[in-house]
Amino acid sequence: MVFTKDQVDYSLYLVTDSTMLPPGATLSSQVEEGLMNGVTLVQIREKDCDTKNFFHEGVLIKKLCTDYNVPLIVNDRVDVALAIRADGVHVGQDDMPIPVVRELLGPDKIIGWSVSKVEEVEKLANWGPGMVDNIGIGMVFPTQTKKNPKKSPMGTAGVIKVLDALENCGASWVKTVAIGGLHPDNIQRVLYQCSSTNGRRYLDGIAVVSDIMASEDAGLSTRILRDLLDSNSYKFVDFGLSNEALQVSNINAALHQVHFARPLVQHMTNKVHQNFGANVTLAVFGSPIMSEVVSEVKDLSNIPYASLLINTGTIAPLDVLKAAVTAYNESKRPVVLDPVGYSATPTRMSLNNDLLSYGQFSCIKCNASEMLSLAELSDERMKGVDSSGSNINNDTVIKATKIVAYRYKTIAVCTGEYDFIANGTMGGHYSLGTQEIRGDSPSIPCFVVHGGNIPIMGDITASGCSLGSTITSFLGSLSFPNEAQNAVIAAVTLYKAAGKLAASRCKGSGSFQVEFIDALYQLSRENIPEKWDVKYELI
Ligand code: TPS
Repeated sequence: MVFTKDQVDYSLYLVTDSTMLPPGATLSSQVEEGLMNGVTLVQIREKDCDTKNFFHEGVLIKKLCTDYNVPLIVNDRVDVALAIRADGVHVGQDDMPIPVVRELLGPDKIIGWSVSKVEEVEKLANWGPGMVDNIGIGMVFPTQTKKNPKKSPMGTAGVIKVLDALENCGASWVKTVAIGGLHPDNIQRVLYQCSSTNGRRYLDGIAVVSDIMASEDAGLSTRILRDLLDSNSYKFVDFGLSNEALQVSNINAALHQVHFARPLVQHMTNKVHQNFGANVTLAVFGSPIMSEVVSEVKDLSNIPYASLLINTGTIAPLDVLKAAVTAYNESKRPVVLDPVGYSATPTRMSLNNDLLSYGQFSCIKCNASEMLSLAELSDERMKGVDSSGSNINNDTVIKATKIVAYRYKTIAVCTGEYDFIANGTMGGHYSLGTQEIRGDSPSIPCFVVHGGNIPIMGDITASGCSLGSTITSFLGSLSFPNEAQNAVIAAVTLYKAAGKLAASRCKGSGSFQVEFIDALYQLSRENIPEKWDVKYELI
């Protein structure tokens, strides 16, 4: 059977490696198990095989693929592909140049390319249709399969960059799969998170090596992947949100819930914030713990009503932060990120990007300049870590907040005179391929909390960071599925109301701090939000 290019189904792409077969299995038996259970495309990739064996294995696999009506791609070796009449070739960045491969194979064969950078997308776009048909975007996560990899894992944020580049370059003909470290525990998150920012382009599929090739039951492993791909719904952090506008009664209920749950709020935060953050947490019924120890993150994340705040003001070791995000994600407990000084230095930016691509965050809270940088709407290097966003217009800030919420499938909170809260977690669905625009960032709900400026807050260190403590306490009190959106809005509203009350009572920045903790304490215990001098609305 000869495959035309538009017939190829990229959803579950199996790439072989005969060095990792389990006892009793052969290359052919693993591939056949895959084909029987939902693999839609096969690539024979044998790095340490001599030409004769590669050819013979290739002939066997080609016959199998023909029996199951699935196209066969050969990795790197154009000669072997021609010899076994394969349907195409996949080449890496260091293999034969694409135009040469195309010339050797002719116009009808499928050509795939390994891509990780925007410049590579620009290159393939310049070649135009008829050169590269598909790209393997990777590697997404660390993998044992690629010996001595030249690139570091790009995370979901890296995949999104490549998808955005395809959209920006108009390379609509190129199909995409993600590859590298993909397994059942992460593929739904990858499929859910990895869409272009304009919401048009999702991945066309995933490619795996070890998940099937090294499996003791390759058929079952394939079936599991197939079912996850077909379910089209990402349930991992489905908070069961509703889009109804917040009512006073919701704030009241959210405060009741924190009072009832007394959530454990693990802080991985900067040194300046630790003491103030702990007192703020206690004032809003939370129970703070300051811990940056890898060996206890799992235990802490398993405590009922536990939640995690990561504040990158002073940077904890990345492996500790990653272990914590993984533990809380696995326990399905909330994680809040405060990317302090996000773009102040390349080190901060790469640490935060690394973290953002590593797991799922329930809420990202930051100031306007951090939000603009996160949304890639500003290249301006921040001076220090305080907000320099006072002269940025609100429409741009709202746009940035929505982009961040949408891109990271999170609730994004941007603080300032007006606090903006955009909810990008509403849609729990993903699909494969290019879509009509469905989930564009402008369409996601955004709330504003306003009550006038509180300038004295800018004179208190860690006052922004402690909003993170408050939000994390409120989120920690939820037993999912629940109203995370309302909990975040309630936390932001309470914080602002306490700030206003304290500002009216204090004599200066020293007594503001004391008055502020008192105000938080008092307002939470009274729990009469209708008396607060703060408004919130859907915009
Ligand atoms: C379609 N590649 C990138 S990561 C990786 C490989 C082989 C190992 C993944 O192993 N895209 C396509 N084909 C390729 N050969 C590559 C990229 C290169 P595991 O799934 O075990 O983590």
